[in-house]
Amino acid sequence: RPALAFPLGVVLCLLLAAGGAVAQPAILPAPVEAAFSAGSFVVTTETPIVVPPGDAEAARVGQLLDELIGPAVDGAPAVDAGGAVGAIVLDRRPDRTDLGAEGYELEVTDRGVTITAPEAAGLFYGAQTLRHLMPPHVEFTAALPRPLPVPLGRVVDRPRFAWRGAMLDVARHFFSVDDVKRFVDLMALYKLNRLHLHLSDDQGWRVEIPGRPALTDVGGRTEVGDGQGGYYTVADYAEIVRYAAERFVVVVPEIDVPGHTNAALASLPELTCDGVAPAPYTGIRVGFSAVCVEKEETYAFLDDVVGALARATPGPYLHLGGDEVKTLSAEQYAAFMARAQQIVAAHGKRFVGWDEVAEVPLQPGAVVQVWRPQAPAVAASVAEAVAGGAAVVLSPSDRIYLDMKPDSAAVLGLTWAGLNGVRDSYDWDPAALLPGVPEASVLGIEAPLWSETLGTLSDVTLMAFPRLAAVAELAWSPQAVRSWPGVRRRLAAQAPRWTALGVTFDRSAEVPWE
Ligand code: TNX
Repeated sequence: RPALAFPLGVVLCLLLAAGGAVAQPAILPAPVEAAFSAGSFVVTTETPIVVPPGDAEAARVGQLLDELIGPAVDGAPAVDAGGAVGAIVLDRRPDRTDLGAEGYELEVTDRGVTITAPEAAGLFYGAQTLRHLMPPHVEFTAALPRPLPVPLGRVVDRPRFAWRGAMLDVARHFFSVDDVKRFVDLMALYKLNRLHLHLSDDQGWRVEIPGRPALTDVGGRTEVGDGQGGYYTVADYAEIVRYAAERFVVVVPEIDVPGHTNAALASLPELTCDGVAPAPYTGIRVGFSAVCVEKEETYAFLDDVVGALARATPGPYLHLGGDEVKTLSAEQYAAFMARAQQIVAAHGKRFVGWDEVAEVPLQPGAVVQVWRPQAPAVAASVAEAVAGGAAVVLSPSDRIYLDMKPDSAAVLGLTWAGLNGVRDSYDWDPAALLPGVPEASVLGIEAPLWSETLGTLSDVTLMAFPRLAAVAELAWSPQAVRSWPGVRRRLAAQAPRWTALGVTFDRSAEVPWE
């Protein structure tokens, strides 16, 4: 190996000396197109960030970039509408429709940085790319001033999939508003844009529903193990939604019905067929609970819950779970799901469910979240749903379930779907996962993180990284620019950034860490 590495090194040095190829910066996810040349533009805390006058959305992106780069030591105005040389310019160009709703172009010359995009989302993603072009020590936001050289070059970029998601299970263990915000920050760094919150399960009910205080008074006080649980008030939930939206992340709330409902049943005994509340449950079994699908009280409850969440959620989606129902007949399940879908539609939202819902008739526009593509019966029912017009979000449990242990030595996590290594998570083509599900029917990719064994944000990020960053590339980058050797290198470069951010991550043996 050293014998091979030496000549390779010599060749690279010669290339660099000839003024040709320059080491590729580690932009993650890999952009559609990028070219860099020797030299750099140095950003400092005095570098003005120029935003289009009267464009509040672009100004907010500029503000976030300013918070990263740091306040000018001498108090110079950081965000303004001037035309200074040596600036970072956010240039909103509605006519650049070639870039798509989330795309951008970024150009770095010795005269400054320009990010061009038709929409504010593109400006934000361009700003994230700029962040990846700066040294990882940019994340030490109090160490001012620090040198921030940006390599000269040009990037043209847009996402492959519209839905680039992560799911956080706040039901098995509760995570605070601040924890969720830190998680959103990390999603945004990798251009992820859907935060699916699993807000209810057997072990807990995590969101205040006006008029139904029992749900949180009882169901909000337990979690797996002996912990005290918790829940988001209406104001807390609004704050999560606002914070996420500022980072172009759409919140997808999930209330899991008709199964996974012990916390709701313990809170509202009218939802059980015999009217008797079960005891709270804090173990990790699944499949034993269900609301009484024959009682009108059940649908009144669902209407209150869906109505409250629909009003509190600006995004178009409402997830009603539908998974692992082992105590109802197929007929009972189908009858319940028909009414549940009507309730979601009546409140103006688009229905999302786990892949069990592919077995029942779906309303137009329904989204099926596929977690068991390995099962032939599931693959068949999903293909049939897609033929009938449904869209899918791919969350294959044997690839991107982030709660599966990454290797057999891991302490956190479960193993029922196998071990999900970094390469397992990354090295597959979403367009080829399921026969009968072409790329045009794939809305996107989402990596779920169930929290049976996770009690803190540090546990969460240790399971999420590096795999979630690899999944982000799977969801953003075109198949042609992706490769396992490439992403290994880009993942390795994240280590100093995560260290600077104080984020725990798994030092997987699959990645040659810097
Ligand atoms: C299956 S995936 C579940 C969850 C568990 C998870 C643990 C799915 C739709 N249901 O209830 O938390 O396994 O990995």
